[in-house]
Amino acid sequence: MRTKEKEVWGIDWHNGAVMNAEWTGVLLSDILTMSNPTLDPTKESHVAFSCYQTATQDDGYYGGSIPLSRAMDKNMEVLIALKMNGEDLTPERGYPVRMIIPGVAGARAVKWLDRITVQKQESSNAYQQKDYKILPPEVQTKEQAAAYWHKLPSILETPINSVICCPSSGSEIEDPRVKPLKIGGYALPQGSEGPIVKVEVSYDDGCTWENATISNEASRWSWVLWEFEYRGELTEDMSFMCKATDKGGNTQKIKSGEGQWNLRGVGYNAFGEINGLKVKQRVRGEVREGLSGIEARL
Ligand SMILES: Nc1nc2c(c(=O)[nH]1)N[C@H]1C(S)=C(S)[C@@H](COP(=O)(O)O)O[C@H]1N2
Ligand SMILES: [Mo]
Repeated sequence: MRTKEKEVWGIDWHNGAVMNAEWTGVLLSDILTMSNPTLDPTKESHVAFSCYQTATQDDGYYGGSIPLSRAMDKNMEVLIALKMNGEDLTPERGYPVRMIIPGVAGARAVKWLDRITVQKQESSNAYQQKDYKILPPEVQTKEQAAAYWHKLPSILETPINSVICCPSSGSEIEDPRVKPLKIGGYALPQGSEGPIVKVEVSYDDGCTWENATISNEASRWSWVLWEFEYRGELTEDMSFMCKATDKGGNTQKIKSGEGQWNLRGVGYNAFGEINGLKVKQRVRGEVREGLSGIEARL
């Protein structure tokens, strides 16, 4: 959003802010069932997660919450996680215990978990109340945002998304007519509506789309990795775009730069895009040297 639309207040994550791993732990729904909360799951209530290990930039602790109905739903697989990829969590990943909430924004996946509370309101932590919300475009500064936070919903589920990881924009490549250009990336489903069923690529500004090949088995929560081969001419100003569709029928709809800007730059899911690729120009001398090398060998 920063590079394609307008400056935002936030960190430059580029395409790298994504996690995809195998998590092991205890289902929160089992713990909640055993502890038999007195609140009614059909009325709006919440489950809050807190970490008191250290103060944060904007609050005295870190916390977040999700609706009790989601926490109680076994199908949502909300996990009190103890292991990642079969091994104890590392300190950075939240050792000894963290939350993993599939399909939900990472901000709720509280690490170094100290407390779980069933309560009537959302978490009062700053990262639930005054951050991770989609502000309207007229809010241009942090100061203006102050009057809006309490009126806006907290982000819960993440939108469908896909990006092109390689090659990166501006790379020098072989002429695709000689050596097919391999384009690859990842795609993530929306919330709990996965798996990804289709990834498409366009190289004519979104007029036509061709199917990419999905190279791993898609699961409901995980990403898919995909690949596409282009064998045509690489022209100047050419861009390659990708878009994903999930089982729930959600699909990316807008070109980058044509979405609605928000100050925190969150919820961005325009088509993935790379541009500025250049065909490697062989220097004459190099060719001649190569030739004389061949001649010498002959
Ligand atoms: N205790 C604590 N938990 C936290 C955070 C934090 O600052 N403190 N950041 C959250 C945010 S915003 C994200 S995106 C994820 C990142 O998890 P990861 O570091 O394992 O990728 O942790 C979440 N859990
Ligand atoms: Mo985050």
